[in-house]
Amino acid sequence: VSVQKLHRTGYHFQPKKHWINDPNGPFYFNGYYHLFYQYNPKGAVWGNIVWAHSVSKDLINWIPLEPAIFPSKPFDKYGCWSGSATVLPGNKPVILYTGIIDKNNTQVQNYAVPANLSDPYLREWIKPDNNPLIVAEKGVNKTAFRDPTTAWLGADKQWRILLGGRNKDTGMSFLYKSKDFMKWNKAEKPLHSVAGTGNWECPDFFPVAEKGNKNGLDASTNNKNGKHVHKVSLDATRYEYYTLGSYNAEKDEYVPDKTSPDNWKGLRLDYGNFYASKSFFDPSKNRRIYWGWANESDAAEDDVRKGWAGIQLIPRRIWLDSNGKQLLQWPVEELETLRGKKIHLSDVAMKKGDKIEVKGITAAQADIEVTFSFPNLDKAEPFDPSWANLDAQDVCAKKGSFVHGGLGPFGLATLASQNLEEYTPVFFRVFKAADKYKVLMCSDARKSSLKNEKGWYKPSFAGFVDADLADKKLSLRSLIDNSVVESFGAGGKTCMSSRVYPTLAIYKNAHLYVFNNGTETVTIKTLDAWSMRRPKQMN
Ligand code: DQQ
Repeated sequence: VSVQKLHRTGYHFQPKKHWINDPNGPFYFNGYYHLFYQYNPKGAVWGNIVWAHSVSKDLINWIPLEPAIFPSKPFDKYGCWSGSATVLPGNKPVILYTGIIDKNNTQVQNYAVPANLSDPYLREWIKPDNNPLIVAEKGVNKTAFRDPTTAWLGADKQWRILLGGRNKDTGMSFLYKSKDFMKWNKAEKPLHSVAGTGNWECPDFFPVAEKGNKNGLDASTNNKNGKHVHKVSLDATRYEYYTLGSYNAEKDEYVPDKTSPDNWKGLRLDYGNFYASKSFFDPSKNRRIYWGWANESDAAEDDVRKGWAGIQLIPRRIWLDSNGKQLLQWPVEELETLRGKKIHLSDVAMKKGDKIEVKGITAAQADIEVTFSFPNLDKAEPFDPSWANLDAQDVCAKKGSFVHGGLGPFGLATLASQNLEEYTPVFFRVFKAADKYKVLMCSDARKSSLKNEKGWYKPSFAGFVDADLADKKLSLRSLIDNSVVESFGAGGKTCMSSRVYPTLAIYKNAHLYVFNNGTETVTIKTLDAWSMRRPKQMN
């Protein structure tokens, strides 16, 4: 297969060729991070799924290994779908994954263990003969019964896992318990379920430290007075949401907080192209890290022609915001080792219509951190009450970067051609609603490419930002990587990732601008932008 270089990423996780989807079973073991992922070894479309495997000492440089888990037994003959790793006491990793056993997509849960614990890379995995460990009970939809989580240990010394699924249109996370990790019993009730949300994929469930504490907690930490996170990927809408809530470990009851909407309008780790995400606890740095998959937004024919499809986004540290109402996310600090040439700006006032080019860095492959300030909020435009039921993405479609406003739109024009024939703006607009200010953050792909092929997806991704405007500042970080625009608003309160395919704004012909299209003057308090190097080793 010949592989198209154009639009391949410079520093995101990508194999040499072919299709990838969900990140699987990440864990840390004896100095190495392990990442597995859904992979088609035969082509650039979904199919023939195996667990590809790479290891890294720093989450940035990756050593590719042979697929760790691939169809070979009756209990996974038709595919090895998503799952998670648990490091059992005594430092013994075990993987739980979903096996497909027939042409009807019947799903069972299997385990695999390293063949040789003294191999630092844990290359070879064994699937013992007592698999499958779990099959769907009578009455449970066995084609929506998959994606086991990392296990956690309760005070009763029983292990617990969740599986995603549904009962008709009610999405649910089934709870299973085991004393020995081999014999699993289904709990009477699912840990959680929500009518009308359809099938749940790739559930995730873990405790978080107290408000504002950036440390992570191991899945088995008894967090009685603290909070847990329950995340699901919605098969029907192809995006995810999470709730924060309380978990009663004795009763195995999870109750979402009132401040977390528990439906498809809920809080999202990413308001863009991000799916099947999975977290793990990193004991070496005492943090919890999230991985998310970003699919291509071109058409399947384009992927076949390119010879590749799918990336993993930059792993993010996550923790509970000091307001206790949402998670915060930030690219892992190791990413900063790839920063090269730097440009710094400070105290640059921008009037309405101003557009300042950030010159001297590789704008197609960059990391930008900028803080904007404004004198007051008086010019915030009214939030049209008729938008009350619209989501942020629809508001952004009405009020893009080129529609002039009051306080905003201001932000970055990324992957821009010289005369803005193509660009992907990432920006803020501040609105005044009846009782409060509403900050909209958009990453608008509508003008990202002059090409407009059938099947291309160029949405006006957006989310609201629950930012504290008291200090009259808004900050933005964007990671630009040829076909990736991955952005973090207000210190990681609202994040969104997008895949775009410019035709002019490529390599050296890509530009980066800072712009203000609002009547209020906005000042670039500080801006730091770096050229990003390639990792020394990327698969
Ligand atoms: N992808 C896997 C499934 C999972 C889905 C199959 C989510 O296990 O539910 O490749 O993207």
